[in-house]
Amino acid sequence: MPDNQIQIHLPDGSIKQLPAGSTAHDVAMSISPRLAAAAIVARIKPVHAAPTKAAPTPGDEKSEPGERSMYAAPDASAERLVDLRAPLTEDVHLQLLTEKDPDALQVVRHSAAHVMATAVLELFPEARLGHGPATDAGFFYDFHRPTPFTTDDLSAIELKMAEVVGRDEPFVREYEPREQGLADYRAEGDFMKVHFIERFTKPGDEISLYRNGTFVDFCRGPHVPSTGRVKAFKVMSLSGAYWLGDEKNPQLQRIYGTAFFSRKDLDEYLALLEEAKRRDHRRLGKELELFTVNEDVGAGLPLWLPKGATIRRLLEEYILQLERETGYEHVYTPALAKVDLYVRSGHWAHYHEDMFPPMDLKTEQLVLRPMNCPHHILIYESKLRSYRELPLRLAELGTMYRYERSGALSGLSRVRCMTLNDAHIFCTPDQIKEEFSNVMRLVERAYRDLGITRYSYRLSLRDPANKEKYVDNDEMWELGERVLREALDSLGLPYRESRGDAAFYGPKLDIQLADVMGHEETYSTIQVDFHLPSQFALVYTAADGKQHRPVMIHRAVVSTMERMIAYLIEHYAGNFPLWIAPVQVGLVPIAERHNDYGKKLQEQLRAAGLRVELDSRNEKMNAKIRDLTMQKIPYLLVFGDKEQEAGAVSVRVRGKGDQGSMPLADFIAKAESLVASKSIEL
Ligand code: TSB
Ligand code: ZN
Repeated sequence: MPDNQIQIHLPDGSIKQLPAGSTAHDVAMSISPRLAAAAIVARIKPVHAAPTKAAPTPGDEKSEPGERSMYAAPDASAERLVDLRAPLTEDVHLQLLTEKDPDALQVVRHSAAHVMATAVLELFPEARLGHGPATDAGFFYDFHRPTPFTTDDLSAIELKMAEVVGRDEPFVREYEPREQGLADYRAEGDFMKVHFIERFTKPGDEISLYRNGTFVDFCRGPHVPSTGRVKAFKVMSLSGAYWLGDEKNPQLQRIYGTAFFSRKDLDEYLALLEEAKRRDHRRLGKELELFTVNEDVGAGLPLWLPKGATIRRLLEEYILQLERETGYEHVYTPALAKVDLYVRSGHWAHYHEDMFPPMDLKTEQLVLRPMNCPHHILIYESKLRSYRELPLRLAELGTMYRYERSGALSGLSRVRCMTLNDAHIFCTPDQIKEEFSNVMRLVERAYRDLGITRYSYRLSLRDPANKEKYVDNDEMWELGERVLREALDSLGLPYRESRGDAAFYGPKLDIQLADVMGHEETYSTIQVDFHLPSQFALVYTAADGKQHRPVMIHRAVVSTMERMIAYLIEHYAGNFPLWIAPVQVGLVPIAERHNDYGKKLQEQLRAAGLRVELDSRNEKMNAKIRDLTMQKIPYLLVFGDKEQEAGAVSVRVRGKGDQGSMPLADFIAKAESLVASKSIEL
């Protein structure tokens, strides 16, 4: 083969021979002009690449999302994305990415960030640029500007972006000596660019810039071929942040946007966002008076209002009952313990960062517990145990405290004080499988009763590279993983794996629920633990009279009360099934003279175990109906002279309207049966 020829290996196995310096665009043209028009970016991998050490993992040091991938030099031998117009200089495997490839969307979004920065500089030339990566939900760009942007500015920026897209300016990559780039940026007062260049390049390097029109940005790409390829975008919101996260630094303004391949995709996303807003448990929690968060108490420490507390109590009573039926014994233990207990358990070594600092009482150091396991272990230890007692299932609605980062806190779903539907099962190794499947059955039963239909299984394993976060004992980890896989396989459950999500003491099977936006969280969890029993030297006397070590299964069926109720609020958009609705029946007297009949109704309904609210305000009937409807109460019973005489009520059903009148006894019988069957429908 002549020296100036390179071979392009295509995904279908065919090989194209082209002059060195040809581009992915040339390859696309040689296949079909339609493909060339549809291609967004190319993925290449050198054919003769010498194996090199693994690429640095992003997210180390204090990098912000996207920072490293945007600036750090790519590993030349690794698979990577390149511009369609980038000259190819060696034999490569090449794949042209179109709108079918999610990686191409990231490229579109990063290009959209450049389009936004272009628009901002045209409108506000005094602005200085930070960085602008793609994110899971779109992109952002950080700006420094003495005057804060306003919402009107955001609209103007979006309009200007449309203009930049309309100009269809090619994204052109340019190179420049590092020292030259630094000098130019310094002269312009671009302190953030200077920082990025100093941090991500070394003296003597060439730096990579991308130009579209007159806009130039320090960036290593790749980008779409031209601004016209950013077809569907929207400027979303604005937030403030300190440069490098340090309050002593200047305030930056971060503008968020999103971009999609098409208007249709964008519209679908915006509709989902609306739906998420409608269901947002933080908003509904306020509107329906379920919980509140008060600055004076602190972030992540919600206060349960009477109605939210009612839901919580129902959930607690429900799960306690289910556990009693399935052989759990309930205990109570304090939320504090001596630090030494957590030193012994390993929490101190591996989970320290998630704990509140200890209270120094001079003679002893106490700490708020981040987990309930050590307390339950001490209950196991409180007497000699025989194999006849196993499996011993110790359960508790255990309150625990975790020092979650303030930025991660959210309403009830991620808090700092939480009550977990916890249990620790102490069993023999032979009993693990059966106990595991019992827990799975319990989870399925609870989900069915709560109306949760969509969930997925995640096998959470350790990250072997992260020594500090996990107990160091390979044999134990392998055993735990094998036991969990066997249990999952024997139940035929489909699962995916995730490295780095295990507990510090062992692997877990997590049950994941997604919100409207597809964002997943862990709810139920089942964890196999060989570490804590050995740490506390737990034993039982076996049938052979000898002492053996039990295994522990940590499990939570309905997660923390906080997280599960956050989920239920959003899942039902506040329209709870009858059995968990904080107020099940609203009573609406037509006129003031019907209030006494209302009180009688209230007594009878309460006697039947129903939760009732009588609206005896001196308001018009329609106003009362409107207000109670806003509270999403399942049944409104309206009554006047006619109903009073007949001992009847006129029934309005949530979401279905007026159903006419019926005798009170009939209504009670119907409501009781819906509660008993935990019906989702009214
Ligand atoms: C199951 N020791 C085990 C227990 O025995 C344990 O604590 N496991 S855990 O750390 O995974 O936590 C259990 C569950 O609590 C998680 O699966 C999650 O659903 C819930 N949870 C964890 N952190 C929070 C938080 N900050 N706010 C609300 N719920 C949380
Ligand atoms: Zn535990």
